[in-house]
Amino acid sequence: SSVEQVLEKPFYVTTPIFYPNAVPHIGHLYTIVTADIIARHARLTRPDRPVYFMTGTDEHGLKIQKAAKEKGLEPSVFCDQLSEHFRALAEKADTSHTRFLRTTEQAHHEAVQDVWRKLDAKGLIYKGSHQGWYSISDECFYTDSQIKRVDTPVGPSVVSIETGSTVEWMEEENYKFRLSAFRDALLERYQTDARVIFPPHQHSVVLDMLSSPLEDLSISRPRSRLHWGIPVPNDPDHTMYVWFDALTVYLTATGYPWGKNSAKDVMSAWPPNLQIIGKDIVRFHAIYFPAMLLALDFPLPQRLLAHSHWTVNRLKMSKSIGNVADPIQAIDIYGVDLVRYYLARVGGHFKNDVDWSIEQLEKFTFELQSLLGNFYLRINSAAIRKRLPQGAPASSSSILESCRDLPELRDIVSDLVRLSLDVDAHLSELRVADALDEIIKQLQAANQMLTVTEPWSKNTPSEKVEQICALSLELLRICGILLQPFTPSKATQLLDALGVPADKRGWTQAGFCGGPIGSVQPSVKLFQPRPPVPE
Ligand code: ME8
Repeated sequence: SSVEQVLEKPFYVTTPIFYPNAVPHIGHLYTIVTADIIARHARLTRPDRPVYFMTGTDEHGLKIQKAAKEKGLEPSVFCDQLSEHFRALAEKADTSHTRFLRTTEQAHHEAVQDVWRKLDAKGLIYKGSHQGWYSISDECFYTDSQIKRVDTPVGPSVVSIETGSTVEWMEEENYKFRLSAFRDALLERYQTDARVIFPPHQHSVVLDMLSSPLEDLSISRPRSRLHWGIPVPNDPDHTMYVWFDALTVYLTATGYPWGKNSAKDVMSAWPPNLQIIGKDIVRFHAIYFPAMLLALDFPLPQRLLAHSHWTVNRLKMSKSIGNVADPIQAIDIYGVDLVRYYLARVGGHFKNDVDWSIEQLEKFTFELQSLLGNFYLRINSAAIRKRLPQGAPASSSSILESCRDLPELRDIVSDLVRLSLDVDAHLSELRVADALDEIIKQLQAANQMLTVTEPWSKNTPSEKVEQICALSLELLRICGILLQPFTPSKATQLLDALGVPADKRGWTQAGFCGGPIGSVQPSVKLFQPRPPVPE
């Protein structure tokens, strides 16, 4: 009902906060673009409901401390420099995030200490000794069964089986969180609702993780080892474990600790409607964080999307291998929309790893340019305009409706009637590539229709030319609206060219005859030639 809609909380979507230990690569861009597609779709479908979209950088911990030291910089200076690259990438990618949060912000510091105190007050934190194999690169402990011994050119070494990163044996006294107490509750949640984790394969991964008892989680390090982090309340000899600190960021972004200082609407954004992460950090988001929230008696995030990875030459991108694809360079060459298009079209299935390649990027760039750009050019061609009494179709809903009676146009009409519903259904279920595919199929059918009906030919009656043109413009208007989440500035350009007013670009307008009828502005070029690819 309308009352429920008024009371509904803002839509809240999050990305991981990234380690600013090096400049961002395509993988980071992919995550924020995916989140942006969902955020934009949420805004377009429900303009009455605010959307919060959080991203940022994860700046504490051993990994950053070590990277800064190697550069001979203070960690804070080092983070200021590198965090800026992530912020710049998000801007450059045209993402509509509402908060870029750095864990070195004072507000976050307070939030983390508050969470710690609350858990401590509930008796869920205790001091104990911890031993295990620690990977600084992965910022986590591994057990004996998760490591292997290997020979390297510089001698024998011990590495994580899963990630291949070097581990070292650590035995120390630290604080622990009673993670073990939450296994049953987590199992129950994931067994009752499989939809909580997407894609389904990742749901099975999580159930598998929960199939044996959970060990309590070490959540601090001795200050002598880790000084770059948030101190444990009332124990300056200990620094909080970076993941305890990092996961709390999702609360900080909603104004936590909720109370006097935070704006009311931000407070009510909790819990996230969707958290988007890479499959590398599922354990932290599907087990550790929900356990912390259960312990705090806070509502759990509604859904988790754990996507697969981008590889280069079939290897996970890594600085040491040197196979890192540079997102800024790709955007500079191809433009932001075409890169977003490629990421969504190829990466929007989330299931299998996908390989980044310039050949593929070129292929999909060409696809959009030819399907959308050429269709737009064809419909605006002089040959067609000549056939129309006013040089443009006298677009009216009655002409559009009459297209249902022509066999060559009928299917397009019935597809257009359903298109916005289909795209919406896919996006609501996080099937990003399938959603985009619906639009592409529609454009393919439209190009095909022009080839068959030949509106430029003298043999086509001008009444029919007018119908074809009116329908084509309607199709472009609808596709323009629906492309907004994926390729925001191309879509805007197209809608501008069609003269669709800014307040008539929402999802409800994307139905057949559901909005103003477009006109043509042939001077607008959708795609510009681009500079050559550097060697
Ligand atoms: O894990 N393909 O930060 P991080 C696709 N700070 N996505 C990729 C990717 C790839 N090859 N590489 C990275 C951390 N990503 C923590 C998170 S959250 C409270 C703390 C993306 O800099 C993907 O989203 O290592 C992955 O989960 C994230 O970057 C890891 O970024």
